[in-house]
Amino acid sequence: MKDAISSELFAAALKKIPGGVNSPVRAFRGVGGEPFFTKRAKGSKLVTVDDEELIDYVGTWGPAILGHAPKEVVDAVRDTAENGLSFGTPNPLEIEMAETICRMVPSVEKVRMVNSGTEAVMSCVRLARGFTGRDLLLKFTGCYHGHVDSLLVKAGSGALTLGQPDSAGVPSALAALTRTIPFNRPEALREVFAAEGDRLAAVILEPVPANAGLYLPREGFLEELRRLCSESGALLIFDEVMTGFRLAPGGAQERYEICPDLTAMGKVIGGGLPVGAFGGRADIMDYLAPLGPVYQAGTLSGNPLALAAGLAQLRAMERCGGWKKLEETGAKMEEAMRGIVAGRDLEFHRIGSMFCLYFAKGPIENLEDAKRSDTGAFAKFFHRCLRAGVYFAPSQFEAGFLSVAHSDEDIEKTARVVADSLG
Ligand code: KE4
Repeated sequence: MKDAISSELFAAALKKIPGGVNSPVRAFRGVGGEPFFTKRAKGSKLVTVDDEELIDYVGTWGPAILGHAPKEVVDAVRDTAENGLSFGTPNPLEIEMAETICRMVPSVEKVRMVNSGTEAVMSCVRLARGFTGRDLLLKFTGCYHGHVDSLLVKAGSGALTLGQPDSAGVPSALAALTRTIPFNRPEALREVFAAEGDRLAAVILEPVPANAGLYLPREGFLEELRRLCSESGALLIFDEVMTGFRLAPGGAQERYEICPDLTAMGKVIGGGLPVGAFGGRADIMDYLAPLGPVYQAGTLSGNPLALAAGLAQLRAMERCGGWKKLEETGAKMEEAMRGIVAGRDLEFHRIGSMFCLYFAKGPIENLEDAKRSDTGAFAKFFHRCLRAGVYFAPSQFEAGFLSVAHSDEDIEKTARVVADSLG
């Protein structure tokens, strides 16, 4: 893979941007080497500044569910921009987005827009604490909820990749208010609730954790969590920033038929533009300013361009039967991969359009299991695939994403490249 221009750009980036990147996981620290720079993206492909075309399985970490630069979304942004970029007043698109989210995610009775997944999660946490009058949080090791101070405790994604699951700069007094237990361990769950259930403001989780690779909730685990929260008065917060509007129109909560009290959302509903949202029970959401005592605000919250992009993407998904297509493409990829991993120390996990190839033997049900992975072998595999034109997430502890734009040819080429790259 040619990367002379990327290399020049990265040298320049390193001079002015910490680590040369605006988000750590992009720095390839989990796989070695230097990141490539992208000059354009369309459909299932990225094109690097060195004119290398790559089949993209990162999809800008989830938002590109239709593929890159879908015409409907680009047109919506262009048309909306003609009328102004930001007003700082209410605008009609905010109502359309709120009604759409409430229709697609029935547990969401009211919703507020923000500008990132982190902001959505941070707001859920403050709201849960304000509503319950309690301080303690419970999260699961390996789950990543953005760079929220109180949740950068045994976190996944880039924090895990860089070996900093507990970030510097988070006061120990704050971290002490966050309990962490392994995912998929009902006995650990029951212990925490027995000991401190009446002090828990909320339990927050990725219902399908996808920041330590990708593993699924055990049968009954989410139901048990819902029951324990209801009995103790702790709120159940689903972080669906990645799974929302992807695993089903209503996200993982639709797929698993669990009703959380609050949901954090993002990515898909911004169509690639900066966006986040949080919503849930109306009696909880009405605790937010200006109605209630929990303050939360944002200059660009409800930005017309981001909402136009997100609405156009959601409409296009509904119009083209996008979730059915994603399931079909996911099944084709799974079939191709199953044949390749058989007999090897590999584990391929998939749900809908999200997947992970672990360089470890199963079962892999939580971070502790995922950490058995051979990250050195993954790194070699990653670079072999990249040189052959297939771009997976640059870390063993991230998930892969399919889009509506991924074709049968993409899957067939990917299967060949994966098989060759495993040797
Ligand atoms: P943002 O603040 O990055 O928009 O969203 C944070 C977030 C919250 N919750 C979940 C479940 C998430 O996965 C994320 C962010 N996802 C990572 C990828 N694992 C974003 C990539 C990055 O950090 O550059």
